[in-house]
Amino acid sequence: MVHLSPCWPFLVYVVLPTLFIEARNTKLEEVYHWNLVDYDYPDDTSRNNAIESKNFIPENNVPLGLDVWKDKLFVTVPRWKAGVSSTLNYISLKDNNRSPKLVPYPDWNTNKLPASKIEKGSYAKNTTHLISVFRVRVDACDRLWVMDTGLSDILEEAQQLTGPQFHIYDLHTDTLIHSYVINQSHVKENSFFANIIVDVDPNNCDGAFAYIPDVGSFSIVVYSLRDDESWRVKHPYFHIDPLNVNFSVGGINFQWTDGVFSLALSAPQEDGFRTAYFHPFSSTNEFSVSTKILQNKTLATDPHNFEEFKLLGSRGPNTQASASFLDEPSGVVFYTQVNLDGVGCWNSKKKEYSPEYQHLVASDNETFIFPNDLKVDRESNLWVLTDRLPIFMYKSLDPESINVYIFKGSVKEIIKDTICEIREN
Ligand SMILES: *[C@@H]1O[C@H](CO)[C@@H](O)[C@H](O)[C@H]1NC(C)=O
Ligand SMILES: *[C@@H]1O[C@H](CO)[C@@H](O)[C@H](O)[C@H]1NC(C)=O
Ligand SMILES: *[C@@H]1O[C@H](CO)[C@@H](O)[C@H](O)[C@H]1NC(C)=O
Ligand SMILES: *[C@@H]1O[C@H](CO)[C@@H](O)[C@H](O)[C@H]1NC(C)=O
Ligand SMILES: CC(=O)N[C@H]1CO[C@H](CO)[C@@H](O)[C@@H]1O
Repeated sequence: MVHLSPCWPFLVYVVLPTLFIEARNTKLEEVYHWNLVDYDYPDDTSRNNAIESKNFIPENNVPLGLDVWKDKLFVTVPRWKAGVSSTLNYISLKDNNRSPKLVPYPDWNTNKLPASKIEKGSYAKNTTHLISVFRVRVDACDRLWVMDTGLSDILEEAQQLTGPQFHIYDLHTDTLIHSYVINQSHVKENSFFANIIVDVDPNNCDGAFAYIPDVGSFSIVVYSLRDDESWRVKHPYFHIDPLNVNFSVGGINFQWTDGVFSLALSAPQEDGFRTAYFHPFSSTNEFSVSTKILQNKTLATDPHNFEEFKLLGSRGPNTQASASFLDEPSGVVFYTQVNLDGVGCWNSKKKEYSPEYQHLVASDNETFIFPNDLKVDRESNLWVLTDRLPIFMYKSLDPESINVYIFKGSVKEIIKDTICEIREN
């Protein structure tokens, strides 16, 4: 293992190994890494003040979600604990620094916690401040959809500062276009909205739908932009598998009971609708449903439509997956492999779903400890963020070692000569 400590005595070793850190057995290349992230404060004085006032506690800032648009790489930092400077940020891909500072998006002010804490119980109060963002989604219409849980200091003194809501930004102008507070009747006792998946035809931007999995109450909230309305879809396949709640990551054993987590959307099929491949986190099975069902409020909420949701199959033991994403040109779905310190793939064009049809495209018990988010950009590059989250949650991160990595690789190269590739004749 290559540990790069800032107090490493020989400069040459600091420089050389950095260039060669690469996850083993993989065509994913490391682009960024951090021991602890830092932010692009306007000057040293404001940074020092933030540290002194505990508005910035470096060891509490752990990146989680990512997405890419042009030369911006978005990176989220949820407010697990106090002292998170900014929850939504980006890095300029033109920045050649291997550990760049995070730049708050759209600006510092939006990322400030609201000055007056909202009274307990006054749930529906909304704000355009961002409280705690887990994942974001760039859509085909150059918009950024930002899912905010509204919950600060989750692991310490949790406070629901706003209802769970999402915001849509125009990426060309960096301005807020629209916000939507999740209908309170869709928010149940254990609800937790950590992801947002956007389904849109670039020729019909107003007709977008968003699918927001509720990992804690096992449902998907479907949102129609045109109608500015949402409905809550329930299905037994959104639930956990009680035999697959045991996780072991970075030497820590824990049990998580997270339901439906992610939907990977195929290209539009003959009927104009996509196939959504989905899985609960605490499960090793994959399922699918047509977006024709999800997008139609009547069909989606009709319990007689049980059969419209299909079991595809199992990936095999220890293959629990959180985030997933489908690369449209190849049809390949990439998914995290948290118990295997890696990333897996499956080609949706092959139809069959079983362990033999899965491939572990990356696995490394140092650099891939807890793959947390992944996306494929418009040029078919896979991006992966790994962050040692269980160590942060149950022990503490070692500030002397690298805790967060971002990897990138060409989908074509990654799947070459694997079961995920379909060879053209
Ligand atoms: C929230 O959902 C309920 C039940 O579906 C509905 O009656 C109500 O109109 C919705 N509220 C808003 C603000 O959309
Ligand atoms: C849970 O995982 C731990 C660590 O891998 C293992 O020792 C234990 O036997 C597992 N428990 C069950 C019930 O599978
Ligand atoms: C939803 O599906 C029902 C039953 O197939 C159909 O009658 C209705 O027109 C659909 N609604 C929309 C908005 O497409
Ligand atoms: C990581 O993997 C290597 C090679 O398989 C093994 O020697 C080492 O013990 C593993 N380390 C941990 C922390 O599991
Ligand atoms: C997202 C949202 O619901 N925004 C509302 C917040 O409250 C103001 C004032 O009541 C409304 O104008 C916004 O539409």
